[in-house]
Amino acid sequence: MVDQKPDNIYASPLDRVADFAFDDAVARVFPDMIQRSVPGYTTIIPMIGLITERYVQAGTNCYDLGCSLGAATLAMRHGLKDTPSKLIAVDNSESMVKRCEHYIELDNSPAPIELRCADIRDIEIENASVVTLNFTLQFLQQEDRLNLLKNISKGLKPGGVLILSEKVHFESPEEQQTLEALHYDFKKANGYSELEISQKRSALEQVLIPETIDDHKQRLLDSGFSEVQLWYQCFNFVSFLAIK
Ligand code: GEK
Repeated sequence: MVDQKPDNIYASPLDRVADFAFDDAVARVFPDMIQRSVPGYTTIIPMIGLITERYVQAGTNCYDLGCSLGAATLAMRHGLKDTPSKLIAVDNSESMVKRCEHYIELDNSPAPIELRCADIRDIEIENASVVTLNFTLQFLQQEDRLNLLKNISKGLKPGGVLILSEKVHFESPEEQQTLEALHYDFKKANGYSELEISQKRSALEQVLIPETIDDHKQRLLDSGFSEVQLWYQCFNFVSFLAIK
């Protein structure tokens, strides 16, 4: 069994808050961290399964890019039902991939999964019907985002989809302030202290760069998708469905 711990990484005062990294310490507490930090995460995961079920095409590949411990990967796997297809899950953090392997072993669905430790900017997307980027694009440099989305769109079959979930920011200062405050309340309600919230915010400042909903929609259209739907929003966290 994989050991899973509560997230207290930022609970004590740090002399210097280093940039956030997906290392062993984070991988060990990741399920707790993401559920307590990302509003809507526990709703989005099963919906990724449902979306996969609707859009998977027989004889194709499905990809989970930035799979971490495989929560979305396993939702996709269950969404495949009996449709013959292959799942490819990719993450460039060795700590995540090692643990993800265990979660996949514990899962009882027979659909094949190929787990790769690789940079999602370097992989070939081919013969794909469903691709998931669940809170991963936000960690790429902005200049790499368009290339990745073009690569995904090029590798998708007609009618194939990308599920893209992101933290976003808003042009309107009022909207930004209101929804950011509600996100803060969400973290407080989930037991994070003010110190934890503020140290984690500093750690992520240069690492997670949110963009606006309009920027995402426009870039998806520019990448070759024909339809983009915002299917989920909770405060400043959203998920899009982009159809090729
Ligand atoms: C979930 N999707 O549970 N190449 C490969 N992986 C990367 C790269 C990259 N260039 N950059 C970041 N990652 C998951 C949650 S977490 C989101 C995704 C979060 C990986 C990184 O190692 C981490 O595992 C993941 O993207 C982002 O549904 O922590 O907020």
